Amino acid sequence: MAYYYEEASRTFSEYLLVPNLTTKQCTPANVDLKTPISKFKRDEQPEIELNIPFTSAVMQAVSDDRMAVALAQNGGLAFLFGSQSIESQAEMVRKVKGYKAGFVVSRSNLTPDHTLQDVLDLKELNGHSTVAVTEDGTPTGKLLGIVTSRDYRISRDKLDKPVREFMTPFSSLIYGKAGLSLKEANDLIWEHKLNTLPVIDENQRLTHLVFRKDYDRNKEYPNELLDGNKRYRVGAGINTKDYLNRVPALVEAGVDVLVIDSSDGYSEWQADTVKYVKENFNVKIGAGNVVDREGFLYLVQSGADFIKVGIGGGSICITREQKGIGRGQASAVQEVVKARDEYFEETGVYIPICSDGGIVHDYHVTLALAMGADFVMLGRYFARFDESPTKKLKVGGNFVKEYWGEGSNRARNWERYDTGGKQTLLFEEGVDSYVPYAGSLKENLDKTLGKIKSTMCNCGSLSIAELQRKARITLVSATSLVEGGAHDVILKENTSFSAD
Ligand code: RVP
Repeated sequence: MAYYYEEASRTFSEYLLVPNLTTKQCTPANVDLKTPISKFKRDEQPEIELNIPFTSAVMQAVSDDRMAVALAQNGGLAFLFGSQSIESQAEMVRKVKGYKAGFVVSRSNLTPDHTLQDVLDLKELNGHSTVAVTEDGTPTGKLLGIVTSRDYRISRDKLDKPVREFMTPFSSLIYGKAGLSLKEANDLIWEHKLNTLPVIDENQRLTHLVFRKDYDRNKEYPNELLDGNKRYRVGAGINTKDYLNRVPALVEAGVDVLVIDSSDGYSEWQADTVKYVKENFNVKIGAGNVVDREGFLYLVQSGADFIKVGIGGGSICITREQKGIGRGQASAVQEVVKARDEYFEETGVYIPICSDGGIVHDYHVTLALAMGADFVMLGRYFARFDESPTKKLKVGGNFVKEYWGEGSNRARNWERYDTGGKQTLLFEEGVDSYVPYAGSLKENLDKTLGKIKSTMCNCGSLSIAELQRKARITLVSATSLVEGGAHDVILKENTSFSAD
């Protein structure tokens, strides 16, 4: 006879936190959100920690190198999507590891033989008014000059005037030498009243541009997630099919943390993959997704550094409808956390847990942490921001961004859903959708973090570990759910009164 769980499977919205005593020290400014991402022994420190408990989903619509830089700047970690070629994923890792805050690879480039018309076209296309003039027109060619809007007058100059005749030539440029620090670059910018400082290597080849406006922006990140060499940390998703080729390339490129990306991780393929990585490389690897004690223990015993929890709760996910597998996210986290805590008691090894998918409100993150997760993974949340890789569109008068599941026909990530057999996506497990555009990552994340810290203070907790120990959590009835939102009032923003 089949096994029946005694409890219904529950989601985060069915729970609330009950406040504890808030002491005077318990202010948001004193809350520390550092959290482990790799396993560690009792009384030892984890080798890798996040500065905030946020990771971005292994998805085409969410995590590319731009998202990875933005999230690391704010203390979290992106997992670069794996449904791309090994070369392009490794290149993304290299871009993040090679990223120098404030040093930008030139995006507008021409040769001296181009014309004023070309300058204007380029400006129209990408909005940049500074154009680097290089011998071959590439971003890293030999630097011959710079054009800014101060170098030409559209009313006087002919549109076919060659760039060489009006650019500021190299001989008149102030430039920095590769290797200089952002502070040194900024000093040159101020000393010479520049807007842009080109940086060149020993062969006069352009390496970067530094813009005056970027300096202040790059001082704004006190929480950056850096490795021992002051480079941003970055994660990457892998699968259980091509790991023999993919993992060496990602490690070579400098990846910090791998995660096996699968809708159902309780499989022998995952155990093989984890073992291979642990035996051959010194890199952290998470495994999943699982939703129960058995799945957790199986992957931990194969050597995983953290375990990812969640099946079917993602906003774009239709796995539960299509296949009838899954579990309410809150119940899944609770059972896996219990198994983790028992494992810690028995062995003295702490395994961090990631709650993946199904976060709808900011307080869901706090609940996931209070229930024992060490960090969360989010797709929809990050897809809404400027930094996600997808298009921003206007639909029905509102700005939206595209967001599609890895199991949708658009992503065709069959490796994520494969259970053996034909190597193709047999049916969809995800949808293609829009999410409301929400602006910049930093602005939104700061607000979310503010809410989490404030709730933690209500619960008398200054760290995630303290919250996990002290949290008191109550189930809510369907009727009290109604009480939780605005009710029995007429909301002003939804009302238009007419004068007569
Ligand atoms: P959400 O944050 O609710 O948008 O969920 C994101 C998660 O959904 C991902 O981290 C992944 O586990 C899952 N996912 C991604 N694609 C699909 C799908 O197509 N079904 N599901």
